[in-house]
Amino acid sequence: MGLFDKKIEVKGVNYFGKPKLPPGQTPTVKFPVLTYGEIPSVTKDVWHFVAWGLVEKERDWTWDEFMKLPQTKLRADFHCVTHWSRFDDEWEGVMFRDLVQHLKLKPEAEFVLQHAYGGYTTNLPLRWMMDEDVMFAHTINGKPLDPEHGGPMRVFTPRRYAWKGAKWIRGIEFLAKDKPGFWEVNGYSNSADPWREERFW
Ligand SMILES: Nc1nc2c(c(=O)[nH]1)N[C@H]1C(S)=C(S)[C@@H](COP(=O)(O)O)O[C@H]1N2
Ligand SMILES: [Mo]
Repeated sequence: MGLFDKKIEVKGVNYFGKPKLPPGQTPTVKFPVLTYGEIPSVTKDVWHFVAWGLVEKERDWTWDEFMKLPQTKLRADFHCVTHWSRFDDEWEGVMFRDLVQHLKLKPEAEFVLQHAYGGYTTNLPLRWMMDEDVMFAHTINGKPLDPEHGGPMRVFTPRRYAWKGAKWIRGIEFLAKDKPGFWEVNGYSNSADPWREERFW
């Protein structure tokens, strides 16, 4: 059986009213690993999360502190720009919106750059990061995220192609001006909307 499992039928609309299967995507039950470069080894005891840039006060969280933030479960779909989509996984973690409650952003803050262990970055406007379903995820279908999928913690952005969520997230930087991340500099779309097939610039 190949990557694309044509036997899955995906119909209807998702929870934000878009076709469940975006154009040009094929359903799979597999969970391919897409990583540029090495998989960094990040354990919970060294994991550390920092919020910096246009904030009144920089803040950081250890793993245990982060786990004390409100935890949310979200059933959502995952769309990779290389044409595969996974459906209805149960993701669990801290919503971006809930984390931001613990920060005082400067009024000029309009963009967010995600920084990962290993150097990967990806960018989104703050207002899109504030979508109700953008999360820092540590658990999928009741199990801790595997290291190759970004464990112990990754970002998940269900309304964007999956490269907009950094695996092994280590911090977020608030900026006044947009700053393209790793794939965005290398020709991928800045906005990455799967329903508009925004794959490349
Ligand atoms: N740190 C980091 N995050 C990353 C990547 C990466 O190479 N490094 N790849 C991105 C891409 S292109 C995709 S499609 C998804 C893939 O997630 P997966 O490997 O769990 O399927 O992670 C995104 N986040
Ligand atoms: Mo990707």
